[in-house]
Amino acid sequence: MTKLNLANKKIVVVGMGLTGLSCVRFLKAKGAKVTAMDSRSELALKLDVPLFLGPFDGNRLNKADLIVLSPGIDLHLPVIQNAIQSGVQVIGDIELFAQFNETPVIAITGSNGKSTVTHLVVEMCKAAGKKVLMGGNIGIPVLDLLEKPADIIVLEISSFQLETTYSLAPLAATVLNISEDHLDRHGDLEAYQIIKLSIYQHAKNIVCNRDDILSYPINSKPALTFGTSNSSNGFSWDKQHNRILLNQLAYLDAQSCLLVGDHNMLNIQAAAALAKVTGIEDEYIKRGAREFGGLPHRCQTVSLVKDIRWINDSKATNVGATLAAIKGLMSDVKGKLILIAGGEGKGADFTPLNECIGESVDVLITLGKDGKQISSAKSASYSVTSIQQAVQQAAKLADSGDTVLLSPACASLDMFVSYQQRGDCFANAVKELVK
Ligand code: UMA
Ligand code: ADP
Repeated sequence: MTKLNLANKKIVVVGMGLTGLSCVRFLKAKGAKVTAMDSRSELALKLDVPLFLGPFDGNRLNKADLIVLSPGIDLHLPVIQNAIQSGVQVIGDIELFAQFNETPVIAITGSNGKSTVTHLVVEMCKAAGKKVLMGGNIGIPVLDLLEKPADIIVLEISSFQLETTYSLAPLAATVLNISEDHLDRHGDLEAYQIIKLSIYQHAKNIVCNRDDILSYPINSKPALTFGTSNSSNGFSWDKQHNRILLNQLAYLDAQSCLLVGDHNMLNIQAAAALAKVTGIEDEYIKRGAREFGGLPHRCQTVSLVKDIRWINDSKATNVGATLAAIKGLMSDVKGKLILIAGGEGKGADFTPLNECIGESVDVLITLGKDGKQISSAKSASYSVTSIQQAVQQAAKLADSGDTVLLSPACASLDMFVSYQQRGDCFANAVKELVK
């Protein structure tokens, strides 16, 4: 593949967050004439390239040789679309990475489970003694991985990042699942699905989810599949015997793994399939799967006092994740299930929650900008204005044996700076109860 020639090219990097800053560093090192832009006019940043703050300057964008757009900036903004109409190429940092990277890549996308599967694959590769790097949407800009020695690079890739990626050719790729997310940006589920499936375009080995037709490649055959149903070609979940099967034969006893919940059994299968098609031996795949204890803010028990279990699932930022949490936890709930949900809905349709909440949730507490939309799932629900109030309300209603689950089905940005802050606030409020 011919690499982009960047030397002396006029390149505008748009957005000065983690991605933009890594792009500026990379492009400068390649000898490009870099300009930076950010619409936050109050941004205090010292750069060794010209920085233009405030509304994006269309004239400057139209005259660029290349625009490198940060994932948080909408490709459909008129000023960016005008530049494209004027013949300017717009790419993202993953595309730049793809053009210069020579290390085998495992690429992971999907609506839910990306970070968990990314970490699982990393653990499996490490168990096999591979030198492995991790990056992408997980919080490590991909360009920062170039030049570092590695046998394998594992990337979590968002729909925002895929939208500006054209030539990534992973050794293995998966779309874990597709359910509504980021529709405020992508318009509708079909547009979102098309962007997600683009990860398969140049992939050598495709791993996909038999349970989710939307995640299937359109024109290529998967190398390996995973899912709940039994299959003669792939991984499956034998719930009755609590074990993962490969080609219908016992592969891994779920009891020996630290991760719990049905959705995590799918995540382990997906990671195992990705590692397997990459050439990692079964012994190391199993070791990685057994030893990974999960990530904070994902169905994490933060307190078990007076036999009331408090679970922080703040990373459930869409409907699919909350459904998975409720369904995955149900078998362990001894008493009532009290759900705290709501936040910034990102244009989502919450009706798929109605049946599950109606059947499995005993008490619903809602908060945030779009909490009211969720509250219609239960005739009796409580509306509160803060996480602290939600925790206090739940504490009043909870008895021994009950489970209180924070799984908002929404982003946190209407009330918090991040899902981590929301989860920490929840955990702190729970701690206050027992003081
Ligand atoms: N900005 C503008 N104009 C805009 C919007 C943003 O100028 O209209 C500027 C902001 O002022 C800020 C910069 O752009 O200075 C932020 O850029 P960004 O939003 O692209 O964020 P980064 O810091 O570059 O982080 C991005 C990803 N962020 C988003 O996709 C929103 C990070 O994913 C990712 O970890 C990081 O690149 C490294 O790859 C975060 C995320 O929320 C965790 N992802 C979404 C998700 O997981 O649901 C997709
Ligand atoms: P992502 O990186 O895609 O956001 P995470 O692994 O961080 O995925 O998990 C995000 C949320 O999705 C958590 O609430 C988690 O409990 C839930 N989740 C994890 N894996 C799955 C899955 N396979 N299907 C549905 N929900 C999942």
